[in-house]
Amino acid sequence: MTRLKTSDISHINRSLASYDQALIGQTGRSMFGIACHAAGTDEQAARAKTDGFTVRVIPVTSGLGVISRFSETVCAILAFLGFDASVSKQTDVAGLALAFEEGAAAVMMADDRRFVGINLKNRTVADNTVLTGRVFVSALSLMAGGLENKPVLVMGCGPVGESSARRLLDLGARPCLYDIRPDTARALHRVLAPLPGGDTVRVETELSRALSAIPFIVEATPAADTIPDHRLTDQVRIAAPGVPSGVSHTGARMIGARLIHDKLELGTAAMAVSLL
Ligand code: 2YH
Repeated sequence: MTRLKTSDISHINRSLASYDQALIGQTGRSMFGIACHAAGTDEQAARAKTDGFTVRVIPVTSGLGVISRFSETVCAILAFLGFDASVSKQTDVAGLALAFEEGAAAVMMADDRRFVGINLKNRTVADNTVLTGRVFVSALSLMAGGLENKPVLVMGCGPVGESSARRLLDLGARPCLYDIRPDTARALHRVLAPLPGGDTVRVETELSRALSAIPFIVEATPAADTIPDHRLTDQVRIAAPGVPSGVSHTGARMIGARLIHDKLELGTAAMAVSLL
């Protein structure tokens, strides 16, 4: 699991408006709208609930400790989306207790293993790993004009890849699973096979063959530069929740608006909307 670094997130606060505009150009929907698509929620109804929905972001010092700017950046994303967000003045248990005592609607907090949002009234838990896979597939679907009956290559069959593949099945797509460890892809195949649409799932062991045949890609690996630049044809559309991005800097310039990648924004937005 990748631990974010301050350098991964330090630009986010000042880039939120431009990123939102870019997403609208790529998908027709804003960050909030894509998160609503992922949650299966009507955007207007969700908007009406954000104002006054107080989310307390609690810094967590356990394990490897606080990531400088992490809580502030999560808070900035939430505020940008219209939530009543603040960073807790207290960390850890004291911060959680304070959020309950002061009547916050929800908290968000992360340690080295999980980044979660918890609705304190209805006990819903929004897990960043699950919601990140969901929201990036939603973004890819919007960018592709729907994915029904389309093959979609899922690169990386860890937790984000699994969540992505589940969302692909929800949308009627045909997931093609690739992992550098074929047994990991096969294990995910066994999990997905019994689900509705699970008979359309297949495993690919030759990445170059899959990349030459399938233009819709979810890049959910924790490795850099997994997609060679020469595979980035005009047809390719990529949603890349993996950190670092599997598309090189050169590749990202080549593919331009047909790549969606960020390190915190869409996942956090999807978590927040799912808590409403
Ligand atoms: O980055 C992480 C973990 N790898 C979990 C990611 C789940 N997708 N955690 C962030 C740790 C934040 C730190 N404890 C803080 O600043 O509060």
